[in-house]
Amino acid sequence: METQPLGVAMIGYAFMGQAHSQGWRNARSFFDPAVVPELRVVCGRDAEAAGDLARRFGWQSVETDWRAAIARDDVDIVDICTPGDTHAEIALAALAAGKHVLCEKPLANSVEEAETMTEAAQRARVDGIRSMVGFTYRRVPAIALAQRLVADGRIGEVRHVRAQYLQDWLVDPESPLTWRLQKERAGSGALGDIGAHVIDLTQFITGDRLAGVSGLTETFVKERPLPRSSSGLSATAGSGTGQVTVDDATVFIGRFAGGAIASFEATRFATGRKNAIRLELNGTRGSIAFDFEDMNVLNVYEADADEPGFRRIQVTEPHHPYVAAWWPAGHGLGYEHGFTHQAADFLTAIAAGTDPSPSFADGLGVQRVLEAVETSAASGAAWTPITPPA
Ligand code: SOE
Repeated sequence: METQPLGVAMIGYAFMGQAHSQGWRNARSFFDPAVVPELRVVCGRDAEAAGDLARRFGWQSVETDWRAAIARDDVDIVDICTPGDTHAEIALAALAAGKHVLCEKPLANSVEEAETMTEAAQRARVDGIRSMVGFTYRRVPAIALAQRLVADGRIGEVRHVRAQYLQDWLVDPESPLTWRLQKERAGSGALGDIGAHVIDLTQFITGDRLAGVSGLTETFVKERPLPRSSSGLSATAGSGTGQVTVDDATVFIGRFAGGAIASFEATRFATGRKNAIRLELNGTRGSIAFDFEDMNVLNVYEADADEPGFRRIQVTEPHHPYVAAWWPAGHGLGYEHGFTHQAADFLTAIAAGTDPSPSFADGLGVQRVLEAVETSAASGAAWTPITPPA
């Protein structure tokens, strides 16, 4: 068991950089993991912006070249919080340098990249190097509880999976063309950015995998102002316009290998819906329903209860996943806590020498679904099978 502090290098400093920074800090304070993260270096091309993040979150130093950050002897973990077009290159270099890797979702911008990354992670694993992909919502207590209940058979055999990820931050056609709207940087739009989360969550909760899909994608606003400056999701418009090259919204139906049928929706145009991750599973013995906009609650129906009806479980009690580490019972958690749970779980796996989850192989599985949805949409929603894991 490792007992030394482990140095973290975080590549990227915007929205996800902030979310991960507080995760590393709070993992140490609230979860007391067997290895302690030291926030050694944050890396960004904009030294001033990276320096500002370093000052606010306690990173010890700043690099402007990610290769220099990875090469440092005092760095053991590389945390990739950059746009998708850089994930593969950084992750491969970090694994080759013998560093543990946490990579933001989606794992890559293509199945080919994700395959290469997964192979590299599996090779590095032989030398005790751990890797994980940041599907953070798995670590929302209500979602972790949902997974546990389904695995325990509490809703029986799953027949229906209904999943939506609804946001509205692009409804305004004057909202600028940030990197999330550029295919070469983001890989895809709503599909890969937020659809990837609900694909992962449904596969995680059911313990099953999507075997085939049929999908539609749409880009409602095809041209947007070029940004003058941007940070995270917000941006200021500059002069000129550019083409949006990703989907604004995607819907698809799917079939799980175990027989459940599913519908999915991912959109940035659901006016009034801010971060609505809505999941409903109906099984032979019961159902579960979750909405991230009420994230401390899981609705559960058990058909064989004395007086069946949906129960609203406040997932805020010490016996619920992750909750005991935080506040007195009933006080509830927020968006940022998932990132702390993610950092704590990753550190615990490194210390214990176990495989953290979701693995790069899980990320590859999601990537295959994303590709199949795009292939299907491009061919007029033709049914498209998904390659099972090797
Ligand atoms: C933007 O849609 C975004 O920030 C995603 O990139 C994140 O993964 C999600 O957690 C919140 O929304």
